[in-house]
Amino acid sequence: MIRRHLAVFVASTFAVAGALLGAPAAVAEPAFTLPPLPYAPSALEPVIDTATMTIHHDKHHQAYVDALNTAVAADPALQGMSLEQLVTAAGTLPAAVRNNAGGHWNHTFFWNTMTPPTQSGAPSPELQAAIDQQFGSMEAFRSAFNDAGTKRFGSGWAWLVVDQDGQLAITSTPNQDNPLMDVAEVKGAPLLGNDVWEHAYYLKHQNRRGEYLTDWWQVVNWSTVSDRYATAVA
Ligand code: MN3
Repeated sequence: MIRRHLAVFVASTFAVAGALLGAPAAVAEPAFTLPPLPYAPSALEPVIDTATMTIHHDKHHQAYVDALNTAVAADPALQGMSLEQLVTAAGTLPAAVRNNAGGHWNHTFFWNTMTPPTQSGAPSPELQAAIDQQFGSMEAFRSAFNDAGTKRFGSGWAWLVVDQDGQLAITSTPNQDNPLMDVAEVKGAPLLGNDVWEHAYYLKHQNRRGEYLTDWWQVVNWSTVSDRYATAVA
């Protein structure tokens, strides 16, 4: 009996010591993580080259996620907020949160806006009708969208949104802002967004942003964009 009690005592003492000394300190999980690309980095060739996709996703997008985690960890008021909550309140939050929550949201949206050229497809009949009604034709729509991207000075994004009146609208935002933000000039539900930062196209197109914007239509995932339209007008 004594031996058994001693054994239990020794075992439990070691367990307590192990918990105190041996167990790793609790490390908080980062609030946000980089989602994998929804296709191989080579899948958008020849429109977007593999090196651009790899650097853009693995380095640039990762950097937004890391910086967002750092900013959120530093501010107890932000902990537990979803990415959407951070984005929609961006104008009231520190610049590091606005820029990096925007960067994380925009890039996640961007990867899902694209698909290999063979799978690009076409807008749903409902979305096509709305495009024709608002812009006159698909060509006129593309031209106006490309114009928004070309004229965005410096870095930013071009967007197609369903605005607050339920109408399609083209807009552009600086830096990593987007149309969901309280600070956006034109607010709405994004359907389509193109990244016009130089890092999105420079390796292949160098300074020719217009050429990138024109080629980009070949990789638009019209099925996803049409689903977003249906949700936005529902
Ligand atoms: Mn980018």
